[in-house]
Amino acid sequence: MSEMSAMNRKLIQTLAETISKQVEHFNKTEVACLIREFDVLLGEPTVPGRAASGLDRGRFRSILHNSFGMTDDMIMDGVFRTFDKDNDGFISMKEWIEGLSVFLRGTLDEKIKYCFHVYDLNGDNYISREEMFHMLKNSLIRQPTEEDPDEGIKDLVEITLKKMDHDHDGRLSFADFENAVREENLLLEAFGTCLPDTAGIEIFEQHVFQDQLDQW
Ligand SMILES: [Ca+2]
Ligand SMILES: [Ca+2]
Repeated sequence: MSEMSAMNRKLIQTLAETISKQVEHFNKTEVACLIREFDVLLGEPTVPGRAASGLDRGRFRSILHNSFGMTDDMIMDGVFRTFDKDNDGFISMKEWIEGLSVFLRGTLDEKIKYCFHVYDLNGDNYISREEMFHMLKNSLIRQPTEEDPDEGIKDLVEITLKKMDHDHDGRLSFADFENAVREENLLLEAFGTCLPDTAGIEIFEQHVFQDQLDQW
């Protein structure tokens, strides 16, 4: 073992120790694995004293696509925005681990917040008619026989509002969304798939946690 990799290992352990105290759902070993995976994805090692860069939109989207089968651009941008908490255009190591803790292992409460944020495309804390329309239009498979597919989507927006807009102001606040999802959990991903399925989670966790530990 070279001196460099010993130093890296020590650094990763120290970082993992700190981060695992601040982030839910992952133990110290798992955080260490996620740091290593982050470095691999970033394509450069963690070097002490250097400003940490992060995953840019393109790199992050290819992870969502390759590891979790996501294809919807609007949703993937929303997931990126939700991970990139400080909105600097990069997902830092901390943002990566915090994001994944909800993405892979979040409680219903955490997932409700996460999905609402993904669906609030312009970040004004409401899901508007227009936002619903765009997301539903994007995620639905178009019926070629339909004369005016937009009409069908508009109807669907109105049906959805009727079901979810508790305070009847024509848009979904976080409280509207939260109430509706608590009553009917299937509404969590009403506007597009933004969470991985069980198989996707298993494969990713297997790859990151098991395969990497085997190499240590
Ligand atoms: Ca960031
Ligand atoms: Ca909005």
